[in-house]
Amino acid sequence: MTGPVENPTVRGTFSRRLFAGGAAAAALGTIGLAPAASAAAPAAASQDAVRRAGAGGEVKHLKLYMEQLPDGKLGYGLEKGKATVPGPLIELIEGDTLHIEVTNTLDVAASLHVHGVDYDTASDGTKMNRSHIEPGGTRTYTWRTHRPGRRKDGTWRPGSAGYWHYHDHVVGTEHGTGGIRKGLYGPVVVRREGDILPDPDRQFTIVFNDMTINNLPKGPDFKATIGDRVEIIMITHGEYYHTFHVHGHRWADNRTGLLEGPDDPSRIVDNKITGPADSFGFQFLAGEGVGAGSWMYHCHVQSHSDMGMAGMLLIAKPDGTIPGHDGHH
Ligand SMILES: [Cu+2]
Repeated sequence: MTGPVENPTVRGTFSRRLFAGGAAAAALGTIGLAPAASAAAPAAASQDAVRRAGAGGEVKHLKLYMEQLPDGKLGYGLEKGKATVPGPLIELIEGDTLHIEVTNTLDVAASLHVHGVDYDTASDGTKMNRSHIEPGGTRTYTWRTHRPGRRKDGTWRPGSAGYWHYHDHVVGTEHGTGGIRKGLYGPVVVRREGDILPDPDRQFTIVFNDMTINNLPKGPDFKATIGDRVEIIMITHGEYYHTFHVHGHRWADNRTGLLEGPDDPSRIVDNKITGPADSFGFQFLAGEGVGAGSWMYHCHVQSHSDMGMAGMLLIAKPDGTIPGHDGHH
């Protein structure tokens, strides 16, 4: 039985650590709420009672370890002996640069390959251009991000912001098929300055990998309290197409999963088809308009959900109880 996951990985701690200290503390500050601005526009300020991403542009450093886990799994971790499947959430703000010193403790060559951000071939993480790591070796990969802007030719260049992911590209085959199958993958979120931030420890990564969720035989449960600003990061790997569905909650099918305002034309969905190496994310207020309780999330390909591709969002009342939840399912 899979129990509720209060804080499924170190990702919450990681977020704070990555954002902590020096100018980085501003990353968790609320922008647009300076006293003068609030006084001048109290209505706007009251609507804006959320935490927002600060300005990017920092140079950050991180260590990652690739490790063997029980049951033949492989994982990435921020410290030795702490690898998880999925790997830790890596959060950046457009303009940030991240240097990741990766140690390969496996007995086979492996790598770190990322989607969505900027990197040169030395940080590609493939054997083809020798950017992999031999057993026992260490290599630093550099990811850069950029803000949107106008190109010299007048066209618009998109920024790096989005829900992305990283994975091995070497174990098993030159495409990392064996590494991904065994759990060498994790989430990346790049925010734009001003993006709404979720509540700490309420970021949940859900990876449909072949017929598993997060390489577990049945989907893990995630716990929140009613009203929490929850963020789901959804990634797909493996051989199959799936449909991701959440009960009782919806999101906007756009970059952030949130509407920009009353005229935002983004389609509202509660179900989304997703294929290998796709990723998307969204936020919602737990139980908004529907209340606390056990809310399923699952693949909506019927045979897939029947075979275990389902888990629970356990949304508690403020007193901690979950109506109708018997503690197992
Ligand atoms: Cu499926």
